[in-house]
Amino acid sequence: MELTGPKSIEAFTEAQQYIPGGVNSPARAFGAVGGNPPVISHGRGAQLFDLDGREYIDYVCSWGPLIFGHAHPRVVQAVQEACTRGTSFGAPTLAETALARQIVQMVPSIEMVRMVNSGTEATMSAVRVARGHTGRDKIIKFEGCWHGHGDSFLIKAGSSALTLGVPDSPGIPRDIAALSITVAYNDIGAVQQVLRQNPGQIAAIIVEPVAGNMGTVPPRAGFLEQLRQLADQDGCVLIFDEVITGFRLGPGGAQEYFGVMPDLTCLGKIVGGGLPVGAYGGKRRIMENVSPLGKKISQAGTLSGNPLAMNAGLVQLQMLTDPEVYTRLEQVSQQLEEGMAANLKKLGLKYTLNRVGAMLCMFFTESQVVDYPTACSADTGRFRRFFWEMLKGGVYLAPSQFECLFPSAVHSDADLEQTLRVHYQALKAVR
Ligand code: KE4
Repeated sequence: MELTGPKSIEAFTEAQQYIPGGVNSPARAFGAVGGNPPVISHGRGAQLFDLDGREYIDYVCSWGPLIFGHAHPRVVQAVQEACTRGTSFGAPTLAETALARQIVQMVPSIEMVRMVNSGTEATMSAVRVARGHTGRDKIIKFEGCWHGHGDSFLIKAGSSALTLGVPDSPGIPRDIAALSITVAYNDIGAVQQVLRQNPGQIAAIIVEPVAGNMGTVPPRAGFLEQLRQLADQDGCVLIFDEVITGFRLGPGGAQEYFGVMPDLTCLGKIVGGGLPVGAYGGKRRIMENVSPLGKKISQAGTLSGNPLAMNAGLVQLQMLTDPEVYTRLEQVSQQLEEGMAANLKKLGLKYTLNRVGAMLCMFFTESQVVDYPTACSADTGRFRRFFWEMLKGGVYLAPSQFECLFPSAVHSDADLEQTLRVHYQALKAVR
């Protein structure tokens, strides 16, 4: 039974003629849940509207960027005003410096920052800078973490988790895959062993300080601190991929939340206010090797620092300097978590709920979810049915068990109450 309206189906059918899978990013294709995605007409605050006029309470929020919901008046006004002065110059502007200064002021470990156009560009560039800075080639990454579609990241663990990686996508040369070593998230022993087995060869350890791409998986107590110690002992660069956690867990992101400072930080999503912005930055002694400075480590981009995107990001970050925003964000997230837990209890269900600040995920498993294998113990078939029950009820979740809910500061109490009513009915329907 088609659960999407006729106009969405017609529009999505046509999209598939011109765009692979009808989408510009595979996560949107509903592959994990089946059926046709609603084609969106517009958004306002915490609400999304599709071509058939259906209204949804949105917990994707463009996969995290919209911490103030859709079409926030101040963001819209900033972009409109910037537009009237021209959309792009490919030359220095005041807006780039203003956003860079704002990032440096908010993110504790960042002394110098470079703008790019996506989280992928940020992580790709940070790894290249780490390699250029250390003169080393290999990197350590973690199973279940996603750092965008750069070649060095589309690598799964080798036959034994500690051996060199193998490509996780066609088109990735084996020689590049061999330089990425993937170990289990939260497994500090595995990191120690890889560093011991590859003395002086690891350029960087890249980690999501809270994993947000296998659902929500927090770092074990001490895990981030131990990564910091190991990186210091080995001389490799510690990179926090804060594309999701940046500005979501607080003004200073996960590094402020946990009190652990990386050498480089990757940002995306919230930093652009919904426009295409990524950024990477960190210690001045490292960033002063980025072209045209020092060792001239290359990174470039026609639209990097685009004035529309800079102004959208700047106004969004400026709004985030109001502590009341995070008070509200925590209230919203806590109400969601507590309400979901109450629904599970009422129905005698014991599914696992993980939450860190405004990142949360309900897993269709009773196991504790602490890494990728335990996340994969979730019943994705049941999630799929649950997803459609929620969508039918007007609640728009990410179409995968392995994503977070991304609440915003503008979800109202009425939105939350309605969400939890639908959540209860959806759980009951798939019990
Ligand atoms: P983008 O290139 O999509 O802007 O950022 C890549 C990226 C890097 N690091 C982390 C921790 C990320 O979560 C992402 C992108 N996130 C996914 C979903 N969680 C974006 C959705 C999509 O791929 O369409």
